[in-house]
This record gives sequence, C-alpha cells and structure tokens, in this order.
Amino acid sequence: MSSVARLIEIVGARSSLGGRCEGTARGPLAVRAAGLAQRLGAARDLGDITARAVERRPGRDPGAALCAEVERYSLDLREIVESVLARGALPCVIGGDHSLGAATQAAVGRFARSRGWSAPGLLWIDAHTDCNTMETTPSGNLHGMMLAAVHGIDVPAFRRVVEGGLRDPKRTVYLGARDIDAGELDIVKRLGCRVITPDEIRRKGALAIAEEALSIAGADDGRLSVSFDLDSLDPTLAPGVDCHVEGGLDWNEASTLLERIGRHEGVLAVEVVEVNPAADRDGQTARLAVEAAALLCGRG
Ligand SMILES: [Mn+2]
Repeated sequence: MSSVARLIEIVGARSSLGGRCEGTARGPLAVRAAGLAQRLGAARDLGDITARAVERRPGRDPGAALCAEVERYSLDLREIVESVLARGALPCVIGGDHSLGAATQAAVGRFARSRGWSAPGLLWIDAHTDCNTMETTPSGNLHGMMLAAVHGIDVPAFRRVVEGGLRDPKRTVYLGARDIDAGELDIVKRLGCRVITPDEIRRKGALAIAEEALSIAGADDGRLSVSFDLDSLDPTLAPGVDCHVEGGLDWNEASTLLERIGRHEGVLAVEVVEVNPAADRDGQTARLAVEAAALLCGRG
C-alpha cells in the first residue's frame, strides 16, 4: 500500500499546552494559510482538535487542570487519527506543540494492534528526544515527556492515551537530536533507541542515514510512522518554533531525509509540529512545514 496511492487526511491540533509559548496553538492556521491542501493535492481536511485555554502553573508541575485538558484533547485526537487509519487513508497531523504526538503515535499503535501487526517503528525528526518524565524534567513541559509515555514509561497526563506504551523503543530512531537533558539521555539509552545527531547526518550523508533509519524503524514488516518537529531545522532557517536549538539541519539535509522517507511504502502516519507563527519570519517556517508534510506524504 503505497503512500502515494492513499488519500491524505489533514487533522489540525491546536494546542500549546505542552510547551511554554502560546503561539504554537495557531500553527495549523499558519500551515494551512501557507498552502498545505494545495501542495498535498487531493487531500481531505478534517478540521481541528482544539485545546481549551488552561492556566499553566509555574514550576515543574504543570498542574492537574492542565494535565486533564491534555488528556482530553489527546483522546479526541487519537480517535480521529485512528478513524483515518481505519479508512485506509494517510493521516497528516499538523500541530500544535509536540504533546499531540502521544495521540498520533498511540493511534498508530492501537491500529496496528487491532490488525494483529507488531508495534510499528518510529522516525522522530527533532532537536529533542522528548523522553523526560515528571521526575527528570527540568521544565515541566509535557511536550518533552510524551515520547517516554509512548515508549511505556509512566507519565500521568498521558497514562490513558498510551495505555502502558504502544510502541517498541528499539524501532525508534531520532534524527537531528542535539538538545538532550541528562536524565532523559539515561532513559533513551536504557530504552535502546537509536540517536542520530546532525553531525552524524553530515558525516554519513542524509540519504545513507535515511536508509539506515528506515531499516531500523521498519524492521519486521516495514510499517512505521514519522514525526517532524520544525526545530530539527536550524533556527536561522526555521525561526518560527517554540524551542530554538543551534546547529540544526539545513534544508538540503532535511529535504533529502524527508523525501526518501516519504517514498517508503510502510509510512502509516505523518505528523508535523511546533510551528509557532508568533516567532516566524514572513511565514517562512510555515512554508517549510508545508513542504515537509508534502515530502513525508510522498508528494516529493
Ligand atoms: Mn523539539
């Protein structure tokens, strides 16, 4: 089942509750305005899941009200993504802060389980590894904990969403990671995820890295999903994000990776996140998000 042949269904996730800046909640609006539907071709737009505004408590505990709202929109988003998968279409989820990844990736895991498939692999293109827990987090930001939960580590806000973990960390490959907290690094190593830095991508070449990542994430049956955080790119290229981390991918490296991944037949779901129009420069980051989504959906 080639991704090229499948209908693409767009879902916007308007949330900023997992991070520190409110602008990311308007990411889906900016990405649509930058021409997403036209670039994808015959895509169907399912509209948005919208998080309610909840006041964030200062410090390392985001508070019960915020966690409850994250759980609520995550369960709604998970249901929509699962319904897209059940129709045989390709979900293209546009964020929104990266906490929405719990829902997308749990939906893929649940769908695979319902078909009797093994847990699909995961390509995580991001400056971060998002594997903190409530115990290790320096910031209390849930967008930095969601993947620990997806990998089966308890994070209360995502407990009901990920059902004890729905993915196999040995089939998770990080691409572009360069800002990993100390406690988080211990977790990533213990889980056995493969971490590929921008330096390694430069050294080996983006195409060779794409092949390696696909072979790890696609082990067994080839099935996998992809999450693209715009902060994987260098902030000089993509300023419209929540967390700026220097030393990111250039567009030649990123587009080579994305195009090769988008040609892989086992891509089950695509997620493009962390667009923050408030920090963007003339819509540049939103346009890159459109192009990234198109490449990952096989529209290279
Ligand atoms: Mn990130």
